[in-house]
Amino acid sequence: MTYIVYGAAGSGSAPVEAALTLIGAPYRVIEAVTWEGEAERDKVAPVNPMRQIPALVTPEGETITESAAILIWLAEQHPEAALGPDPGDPGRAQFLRWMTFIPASIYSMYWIRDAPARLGGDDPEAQATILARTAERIADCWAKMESQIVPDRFLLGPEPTVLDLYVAVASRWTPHRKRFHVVAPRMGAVMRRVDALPELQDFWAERFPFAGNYVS
Ligand SMILES: N[C@@H](CCC(=O)N[C@@H](CS)C(=O)NCC(=O)O)C(=O)O
Repeated sequence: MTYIVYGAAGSGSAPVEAALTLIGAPYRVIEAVTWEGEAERDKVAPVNPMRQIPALVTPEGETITESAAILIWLAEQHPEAALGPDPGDPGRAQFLRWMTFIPASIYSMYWIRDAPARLGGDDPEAQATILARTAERIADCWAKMESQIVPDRFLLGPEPTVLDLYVAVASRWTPHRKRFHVVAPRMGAVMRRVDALPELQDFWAERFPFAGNYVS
């Protein structure tokens, strides 16, 4: 009954791996550092024609792609872990709202940022503009989320959900936590709490260490 995660350290597979760690479900990772080139992307092709991580293969052999779908599905499959409000719960609407906001408005920017030539062509100036503007867009999206969400100890209540894991990872990418704490100070305080969860300390150390730009 082992899950298979196609992923890479510090990537969008990290919240999926963190969720599986909190759930206590056995899983193994097939490492594919997709932003490092065609050969790495090809490793994911058998399960995801987009050649992107994360992809999850369930113990029954079904493949799920799209980080938000995987996280929401895992929370539903493992209610004992209490990693998200169930359908019908009063907190469900905001949970779905923000679980969708992250990939639609923020995570999608990294398809451009990881290879700015995809939109900017070979022009270095166009690429630099793309990098600067996408960083601003990401910071602005975090600020908008901050203006709408009223965190408790965690983003949606007194206990962590998969949304906390998702934001904890995405907020460490460019423009990094340094900027995130400025534009989203209340969510920033929550993220330090997520980073400090005792049951995830070994996991963070192995899969997304708090070093360099990736500080808490
Ligand atoms: N919409 C996808 C985006 C996944 C994604 O962008 N993953 C990155 C790594 S963090 C990737 O594999 N990029 C390689 C590429 O897009 O070519 C999701 O939410 O899972």
